[in-house]
Amino acid sequence: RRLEGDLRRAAGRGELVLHYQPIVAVKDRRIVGFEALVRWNHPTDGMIPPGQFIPLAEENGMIGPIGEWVLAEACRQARSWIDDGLPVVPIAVNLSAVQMRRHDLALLVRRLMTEARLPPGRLELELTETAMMEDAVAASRVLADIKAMGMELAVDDFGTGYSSLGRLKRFPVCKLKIDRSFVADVAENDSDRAIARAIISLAHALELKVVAEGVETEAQFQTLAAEQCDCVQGFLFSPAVPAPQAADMLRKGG
Ligand code: G
Ligand code: G
Ligand code: NA
Ligand code: MN
Repeated sequence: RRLEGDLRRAAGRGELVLHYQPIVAVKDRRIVGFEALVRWNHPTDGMIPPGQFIPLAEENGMIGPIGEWVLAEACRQARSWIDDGLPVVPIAVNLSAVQMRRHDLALLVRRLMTEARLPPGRLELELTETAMMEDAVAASRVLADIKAMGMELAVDDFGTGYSSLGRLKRFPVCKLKIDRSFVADVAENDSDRAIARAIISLAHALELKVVAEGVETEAQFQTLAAEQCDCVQGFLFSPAVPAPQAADMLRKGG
């Protein structure tokens, strides 16, 4: 397809951009981090969301260079916010299952962080529950190396996959992100609320923090707060925005 050839050139031509969605603490609504979300600023088709090209990139091998660019760019951005004297919050980067199977992933991350002179706490990694459990052996090896570097790891889209709880306990993760499909009706639907409650109590029993994704309404926020959720992200606070706007938010509410 036409996009496929374009994608091979996109990273080298500076057509990829990262937008940043704030993650806020439930207790005081202050920003405690950002999730970096990649977009492709295509010369003729405009901004293409990741759902339309990440799966293609995973199939045709382009996820390697694209994922490396995303990690490097997030490191550069974190460095530039440090240099600007902004409040200290981590940037979370999404890893695909394909990236995680690279045995040199931890080395790559270490090199990029060294090049950006970034302390370990400034970068976090997110891996979906499905990716983590599908290739649990590769995941636990790579994640242990990354954890040893002092970085935090989050399980993304939690609740949509099939986690072995025994395995979850042994993975070096520090955070579960509740998938937005459970958040959408959490204020009205008793079973969705029960799922959110179960994930939160499981997480807390394992001494993990919980982030709810896709929070759009105050009613959803209040329900999650009543269930002891630690952090939220979603349109109630902000969509993902370009770096300069994210920096403004951090100045005001970091
Ligand atoms: O922004 P949007 O809703 O279109 O994001 C769709 C999906 O793309 C999300 O599940 C998100 O985790 C994923 N995604 C966004 N940025 C990246 C990235 O840099 N790398 C990978 N592997 N996935 C990403
Ligand atoms: O990694 P993940 O698949 O969760 O990626 C987050 C995606 O969710 C992004 O594509 C982002 O645009 C989208 N998103 C972020 N906040 C909201 C929200 O409040 N509601 C909905 N429907 N989507 C959201
Ligand atoms: Na994510
Ligand atoms: Mn998610």
